[in-house]
Amino acid sequence: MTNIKSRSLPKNRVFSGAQPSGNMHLGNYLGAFRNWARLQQDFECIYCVVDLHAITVWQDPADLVRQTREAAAAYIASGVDPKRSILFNQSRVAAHSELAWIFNCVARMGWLNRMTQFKDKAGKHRERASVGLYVYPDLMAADILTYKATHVPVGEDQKQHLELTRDIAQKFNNDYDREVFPIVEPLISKEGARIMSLRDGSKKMSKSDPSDASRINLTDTADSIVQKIRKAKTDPEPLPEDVAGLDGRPEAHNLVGIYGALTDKSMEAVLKEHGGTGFAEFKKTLVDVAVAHLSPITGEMARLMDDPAEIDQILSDGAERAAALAAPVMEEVRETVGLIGRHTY
Ligand code: AQP
Repeated sequence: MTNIKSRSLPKNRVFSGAQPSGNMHLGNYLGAFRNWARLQQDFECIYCVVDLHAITVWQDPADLVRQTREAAAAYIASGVDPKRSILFNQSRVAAHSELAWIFNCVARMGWLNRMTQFKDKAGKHRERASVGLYVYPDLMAADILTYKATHVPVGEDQKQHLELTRDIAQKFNNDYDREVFPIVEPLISKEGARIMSLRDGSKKMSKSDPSDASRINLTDTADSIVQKIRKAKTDPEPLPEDVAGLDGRPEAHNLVGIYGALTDKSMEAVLKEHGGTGFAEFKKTLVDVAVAHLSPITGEMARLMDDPAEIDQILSDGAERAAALAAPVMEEVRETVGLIGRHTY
């Protein structure tokens, strides 16, 4: 490779997003949004509501509009500042779709065939899954690379997709003999990295779980948070004195993890304080911590959702700023691929 330098590669640019495919929950908050807010101190951040990803599975149109606003409200209520960072929804910036198509032509079938999330989500009904669900990782690569983002905060479950983004960037740069795209780095935070269902400690807390009791929604009232934690599945043993004692106890592990993430303490520190305590008592402490921590967030979300025009304006301003960043990158890509004239005869 002759290593022709790209026009510009930003140094510290973060891109991340969440799908507006249902109620945003405590897992999204502890695993993503809270961290996104913190990253604003050190990075130039672009946060996207990835509505085009959401429609890879059926979404009722009216629900999708509401969920998109709700996702934006959740980001802001969690500390994302739409003036400092760029906040918008994916479908408003056409560059994502255009670059995704180009990446469909760069990524190999064999690469996509290895994606475990497609296998999990398509399940036994692979033949009936949308083509969009299959090429979802190419769109994710486009989301990130259309801004030449350098860092992507991801949950463990998205690590494989990020590897694919790196492979696509590498292959594109090699194929066209030009260093257009950066090789992105994952940012994985340890605390709150994986919050599990309150009904089954072996399943992750998820928007698409049919049981509302399985998750704490960022729209839940304090009463509902109290009820859900009280009813959370546990086992009859008291909390162990150390982390090794949580082995084989997924529900206990999850509640200790949630408590730790909400109080910014390690699991070891939580067990030092609460080891030997029964669940009836520990849940009371957890309820207090959860309600105190989440109330300002749920309150702010409710305030924002009362004014959909304000959210729409924020998304539209963010989209304008995002499109301005994407435009020169797409120009460079079109030129590199030969879709517009760079080469002379
Ligand atoms: N349970 C979780 N624990 C920690 N982090 C989580 N995230 C999601 N669930 C948990 C993180 O939130 C960000 C946005 O995720 P997403 O909405 O794009 O997709 P997802 O991971 O598919 O979320 P869900 O809730 O499981 O949605 P459905 O049910 O629609 O598939 C990501 O950084 C994710 O890691």
